[in-house]
Amino acid sequence: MSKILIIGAAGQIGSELTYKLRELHGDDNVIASDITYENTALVNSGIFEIVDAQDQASVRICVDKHKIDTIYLMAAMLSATGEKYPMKAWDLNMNSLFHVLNLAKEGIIKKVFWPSSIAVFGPTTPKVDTPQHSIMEPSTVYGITKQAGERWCDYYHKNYGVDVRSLRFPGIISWKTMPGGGTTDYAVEIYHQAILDKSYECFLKEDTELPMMFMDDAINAMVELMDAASETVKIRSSYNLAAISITPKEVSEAIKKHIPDFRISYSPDFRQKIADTWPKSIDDSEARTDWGWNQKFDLDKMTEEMLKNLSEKYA
Ligand code: AKB
Repeated sequence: MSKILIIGAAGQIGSELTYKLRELHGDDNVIASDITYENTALVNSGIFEIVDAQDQASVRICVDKHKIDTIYLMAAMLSATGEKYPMKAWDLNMNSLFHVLNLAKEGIIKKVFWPSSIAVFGPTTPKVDTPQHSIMEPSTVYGITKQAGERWCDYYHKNYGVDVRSLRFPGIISWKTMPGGGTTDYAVEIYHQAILDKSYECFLKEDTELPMMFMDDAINAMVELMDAASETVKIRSSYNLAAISITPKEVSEAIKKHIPDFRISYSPDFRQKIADTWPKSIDDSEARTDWGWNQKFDLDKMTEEMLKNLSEKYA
């Protein structure tokens, strides 16, 4: 049985990942960690440690204490916040990755998951069905850290045999957890506001098409990739991964099928400039061929699930 550490477990993907991995591997085999005790539901749900992803000693102490062999490194500063704090984003996103890759290089850790992002692409990348291998000139600090991180993952795999696996996530949509500091955050906020206020002011233009994915699909993708036989994981930088490509207008129309008087207005801010550099849709055929990726949620199914659960939550 593997012993798993999730670093950055209190974040949007980390907390749901923790619960899923505990279901699959048993509570005692999945250690959640973050830099504060703020997420009390997570802290009280099982073994929880304070780990500072930027501090190698802090990571190492936890790995030794729990005899960890697998790390999911989910701590990161996302695209919108990264533009406000460029050096902090660089330091957090890169140092944390090196600490984990070096533990794997030393043979202490056997397997690593590290999320990349569609932010590795930039204004010069083909925007429709963006291929796995394409021009990558990211224009955000977050994108630069993810692109550099991908190259390092590939380098550590090729030169040191590190078993690192990665996915280029699109915007992730969930009713359980809120995102923090991303350009795709509108796609979560819109559902909350639909239930709370029947209206939403969107920070992107109505026709801004971006790749997105329901959280359940994102979690399944991570689990499937990490379970795949090593020889089937042919890409060690990061796999393109796709599910739904949508605009704010399309999301609002899907919501209106359930809440006919829902209103949306548009007030684009600095995040529009970031979104304009990202792909509209992604070609993820290599993930489908290599390890059998397939999503379960489309826009309508996701919208139904989001609105049903959020109306119960806010009832
Ligand atoms: C962001 O918007 O920064 C993230 C991402 C696409 O990686 N959700």
